[in-house]
Amino acid sequence: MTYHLYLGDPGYSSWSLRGWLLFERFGLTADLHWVDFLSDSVAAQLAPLAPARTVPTLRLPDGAIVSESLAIAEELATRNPGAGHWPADPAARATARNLAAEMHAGFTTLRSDCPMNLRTAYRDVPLSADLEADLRRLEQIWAHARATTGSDTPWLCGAYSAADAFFAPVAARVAGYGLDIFPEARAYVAAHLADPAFRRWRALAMARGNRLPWYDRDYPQTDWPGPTPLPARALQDGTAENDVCPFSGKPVSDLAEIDGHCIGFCNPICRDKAVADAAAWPQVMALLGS
Ligand SMILES: N[C@@H](CCC(=O)N[C@@H](CS)C(=O)NCC(=O)O)C(=O)O
Repeated sequence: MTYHLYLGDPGYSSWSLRGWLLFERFGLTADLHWVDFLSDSVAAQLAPLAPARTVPTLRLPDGAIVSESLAIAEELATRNPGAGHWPADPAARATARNLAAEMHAGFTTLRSDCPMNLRTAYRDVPLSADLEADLRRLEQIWAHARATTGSDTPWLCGAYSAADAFFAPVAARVAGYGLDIFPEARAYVAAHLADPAFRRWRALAMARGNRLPWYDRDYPQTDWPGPTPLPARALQDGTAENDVCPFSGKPVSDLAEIDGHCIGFCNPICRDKAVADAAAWPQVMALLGS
């Protein structure tokens, strides 16, 4: 009964972030397979799953292949009715589905002018009329969703739903390019940046993947506008307070100083994702607290 989820570079692949959140944020697990954007085309790397040619692609336990993120959301929701991908209230559910569908089909200017790049942030980004229109549309549909569903959470339709997963990369773009939006929409963007699952994905982006220059933009760079991580750095020498990696349970080989503690991990990626944002990882926080 294993799901196999194929994902792209976490720093850039906005659709992969959606696919991953549809698992991570709803208590589901999958075996993850990382496609390397530098080594070969995505289609070539997904050849065993053809005709799938984009990430995320999901191989279901029964072997069916799902390569559209909206279909991944629907299929996971149907197969895991208790996971809460869609609101239970029928009217809120309809609103959430509509939001996800509009995101999946639209916002082409925002998507092409401001590609997701979780490894940096920009300021002084010029706004074209089409980009302005995308931002005003976001404000409108987000406000409409909150008003009609009566959401009293940070999310659009009550509890975090698949609609929010679809807008997580949009929030990353709005924040990462310093785009100006109404305060209510800004609070929604901030909720995504502070969300522990989103932070874990961004930490993965800081730990793995390559810089792909074609995503670079020639704007002044600035600090990432999300929560400030705990002080942390990789260490060459030291004695770990723990014997086994908090992620894998394997013996430790790679060290980091995190909030004043020497913590060991089983490989550099485990170490670097913890260094990037330790507070996002309950396994690491449990060690710091013990
Ligand atoms: N409609 C697809 C879009 C997926 C998509 O375009 N993914 C990009 C990465 S973010 C990709 O795989 N691009 C590879 C390519 O176009 O060759 C979905 O909903 O998931």
